[in-house]
Amino acid sequence: MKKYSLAVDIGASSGRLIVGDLEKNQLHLNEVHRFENSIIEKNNHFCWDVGALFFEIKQGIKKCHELGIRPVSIGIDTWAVDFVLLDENDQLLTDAIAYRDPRTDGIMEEVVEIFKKERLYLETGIQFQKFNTIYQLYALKKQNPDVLKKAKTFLMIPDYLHFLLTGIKANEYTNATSTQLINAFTKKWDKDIIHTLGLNLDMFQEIKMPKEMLGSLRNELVEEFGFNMDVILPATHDTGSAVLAVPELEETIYISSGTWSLIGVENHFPICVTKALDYNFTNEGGMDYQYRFLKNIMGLWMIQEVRRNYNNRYSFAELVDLSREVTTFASIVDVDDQRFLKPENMIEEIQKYCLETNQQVPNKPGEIAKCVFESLADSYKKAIAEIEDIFEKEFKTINVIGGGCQNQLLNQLIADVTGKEVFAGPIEATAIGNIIAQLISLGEIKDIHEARSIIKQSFNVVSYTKIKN
Ligand code: ADP
Ligand code: LRH
Repeated sequence: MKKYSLAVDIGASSGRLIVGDLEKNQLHLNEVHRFENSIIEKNNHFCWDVGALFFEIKQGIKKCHELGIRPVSIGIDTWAVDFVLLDENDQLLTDAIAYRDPRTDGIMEEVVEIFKKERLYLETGIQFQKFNTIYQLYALKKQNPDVLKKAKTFLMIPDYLHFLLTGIKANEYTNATSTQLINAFTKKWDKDIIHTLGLNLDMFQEIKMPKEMLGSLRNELVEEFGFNMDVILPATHDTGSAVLAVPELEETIYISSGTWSLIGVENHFPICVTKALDYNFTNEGGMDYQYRFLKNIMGLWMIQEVRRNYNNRYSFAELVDLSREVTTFASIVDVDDQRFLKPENMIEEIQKYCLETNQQVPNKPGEIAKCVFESLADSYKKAIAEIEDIFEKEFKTINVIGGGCQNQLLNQLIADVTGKEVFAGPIEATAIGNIIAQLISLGEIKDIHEARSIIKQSFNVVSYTKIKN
């Protein structure tokens, strides 16, 4: 009988439940459920609807049952940095406020003033982004101290969803590193930073590693679904799972392409040198204590917002096609300008930027899309130059993974602007990485090396080389 593992992968734009099974060194995927995810406005904040997300997870599990699929294990990954706080009765104390909420405006500067950038970077290895958990918690301490006083438990979003499944509270390591509160060398909560900020150390949970078995389903869920499963921790930070599924990492730069573009390399130790700090690269913790040395680029969030501003009149594929038809437009924006993090209207923000920088203003949907894709490629090129500067070597290839690797135009642009060979795929890298952690834990796959060779045999990658300057 086939043995299935179930990955729940929820990105900022969509979530999916995918079952995987291994047969003769081939990993087969079967998507059982997909749903939209987006930021909602609640109590004057941008939030995530975690209740709705858990409902969708349950729907997906029920669909497995209807399809006659009984996974032996399940693991959840989501985007990083966001969290919930629970009171002494394990009830939510606040909404799950989203990282694009302006509550952290100006907060990073205050925290940096307390520690100095160098110290925070040397201890955590994490890049400076205004929405890191450390700044969200400090914002809460200043703006709503009573909530923080009542908090008994700090859980990141996947930790909370795992808690709803099992009743067990723990902080998974890869996602915990995105808080900027984990010491990059001890790999534990950095008590020094936590005390200095006046946060309560007791609310942070035991750190558990990917591949650890968390527990099994709560009794009431077993009754509801009609079966039980092991809950096995994947790299619960989606980017951590995605990078596990890059088929070949030797001499390769990856771009995990979704709502964000995460561009970097895998490393055996954190790099906290001054150049890395100046370029604002991060060292996120990975499975088996590997480090993802990468930087965040604003990513396809920009085209998601553009699409939303056009009232979803065009699909992503149509926006790509429309931009292909535009031949005489060349304006570029700095995608990493913070004005694009959560503008009221992305189209207008792009137009304003072009006007302010004396460039041709895009008007037609194809022009807007072309501007986004070319600007992203331009930012990738700069980040690659920074990586090559830090490593003092040239990387030969780029592997684009995630939903964004379906954008053939962007893949070609990356090959054209960098001159490197670009491999695109797998699309569902994050779910694959999630399943891989479960399969290793279950003893179905020996280790990540064997997993990568299975991934190479199981999924198609498409190659792109430079065709124009
Ligand atoms: P996340 O997990 O961060 O929410 P995904 O990895 O699901 O993101 O990637 C979503 C992105 O993939 C979309 O924003 C879109 O730009 C891109 N995408 C999805 N389907 C297509 C397609 N058919 N053609 C081009 N781009 C696509
Ligand atoms: C990508 C991602 C990224 C984080 C951001 C908050 O989904 O997890 O790695 O920086 O969301």
